[in-house]
Amino acid sequence: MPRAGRRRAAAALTSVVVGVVALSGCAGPAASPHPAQPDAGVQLFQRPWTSIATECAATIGPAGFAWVLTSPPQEHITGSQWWTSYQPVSYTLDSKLGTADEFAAMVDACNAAGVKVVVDAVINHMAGIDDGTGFAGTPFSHDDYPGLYTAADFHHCALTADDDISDYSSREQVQTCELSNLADLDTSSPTVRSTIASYLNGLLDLGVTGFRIDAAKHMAADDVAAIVEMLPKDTMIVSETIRGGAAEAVQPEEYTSIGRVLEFQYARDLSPQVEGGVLSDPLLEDPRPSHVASKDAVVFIDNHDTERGEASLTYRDRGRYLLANALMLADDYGTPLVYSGYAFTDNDAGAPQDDTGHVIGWTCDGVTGPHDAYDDGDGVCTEAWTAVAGMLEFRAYAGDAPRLPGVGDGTVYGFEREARGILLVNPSNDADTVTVRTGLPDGEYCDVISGGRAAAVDGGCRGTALIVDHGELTAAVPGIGALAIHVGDRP
Ligand code: AAO
Repeated sequence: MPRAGRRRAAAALTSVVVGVVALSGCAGPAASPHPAQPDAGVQLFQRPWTSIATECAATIGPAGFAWVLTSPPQEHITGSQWWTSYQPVSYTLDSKLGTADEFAAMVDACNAAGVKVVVDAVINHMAGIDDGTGFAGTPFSHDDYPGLYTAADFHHCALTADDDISDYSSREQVQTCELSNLADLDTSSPTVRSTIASYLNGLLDLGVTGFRIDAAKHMAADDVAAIVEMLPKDTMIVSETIRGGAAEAVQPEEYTSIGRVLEFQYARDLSPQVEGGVLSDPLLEDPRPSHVASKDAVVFIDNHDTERGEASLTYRDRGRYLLANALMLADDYGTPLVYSGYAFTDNDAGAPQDDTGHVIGWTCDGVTGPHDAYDDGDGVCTEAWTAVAGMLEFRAYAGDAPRLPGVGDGTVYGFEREARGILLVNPSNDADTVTVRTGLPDGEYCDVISGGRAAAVDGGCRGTALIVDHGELTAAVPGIGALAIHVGDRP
């Protein structure tokens, strides 16, 4: 597709997403069970472009994801650790994840599968080491990148002994000192802004839809806004602004006028409940306490940093992690971002690489849920889990109906999206049979946790069949398991 055509296709897809997000604020269930356009994304951490291209057509598009978030595509420092991706050396699209041609082919393949591509944009800084030669052969030193930036383009804060941020209560430190020694670009400079914008516009020209703005907290919101203003108006922006508590000088709310933000508080509230086995309703108001407004939030159970840090549930928690993802996909708050990385025991270990330093790709054929055991480097493949695809379908049919107060008894907790769908989760080890009242029409339904997307087949159900009778659903919810039914999947 020619460049302009790609741009138009991406723009059309973006407006679809915006429309869907707006839907979640609507009141009252619609009369007929027509699925909404998908809005959920999946972060494919350290997945090479050729693998993402295959996955978009094989799994991600058919599962009903609206977008993928890729790892950073630009040239980076060399090394086996995953985090070399976060030390840019140039904006050449030649990295351990693939070449410029492979990147462009991936974007085309995903767009053709109805999946938008959102790129992790590392624009706050360049490398964190003294000097070296980048993955694509570009020589550099800490604040000198040939043809791109010289020392004058960087902050030299002189506020701490080593110029590193040490105090998050100081706005000046957070936004003009170095984050872990990473050479901090002076994003107030017009030339730096236009250099960054031309990198991002080049990606949009390839058919990309938007960006995760890495380390946005470390750039003044005005600087991020000025860069985003140099991009087309419909560019999707998701700023990474870790909510760090009231004592921090920079808060996520400062970035919501630019686009959406990653709301870290969501998983901090939900995951410990699932882990502890006692669930209760969040405050069903918008915004929830310590959260940005729903329309401004992208939510996740974990990401590549938190699975190595604060996350209380990760792929290692298998069934409970799946329950947390199901609860997120059924919820009425934010735009969900499912996370899919690889197994590791060493926090620094990159995804397996070949002897040229390229990550060896993986796809998710045959994966239907969490593995019983993981070896280092195994792809987690969350995007291929039957229950995830089922919950994406639930979201399409039920996600624009109001979330009702929780139901359940014993160890089971659940909630309904009014008259459209109901999810029941059991975070304890033992199965529990419950009866709950529901506004879903009486009749037979197919559980999409066990049956997946399109669970109804040949007059029966691929997964568990459930009956709503006289406004009541009686169901045996498996231990560390869930059931979900919705009006769009009935035999
Ligand atoms: C590597 C080496 C370093 C070396 C450096 C330079 O590990 O030893 O100095 O290279 O050679 C990634 C890796 C880094 C890696 C870097 C570059 O994680 O280890 O450094 O690539 O290769 C802050 C930022 C946030 C950032 C996070 C890691 O605000 O933006 O640090 N995340 C992004 C990416 C991340 C990436 C970068 C940025 C850099 O997602 O993968 O780094 O491109 C508090 C603050 C947060 C702060 C954290 C950590 O958070 O609020 O703003 O994040 O501390 O310093 C509780 C608290 C919460 C706290 C959190 C910490 O939940 O409530 O306040 O714990 O987890």
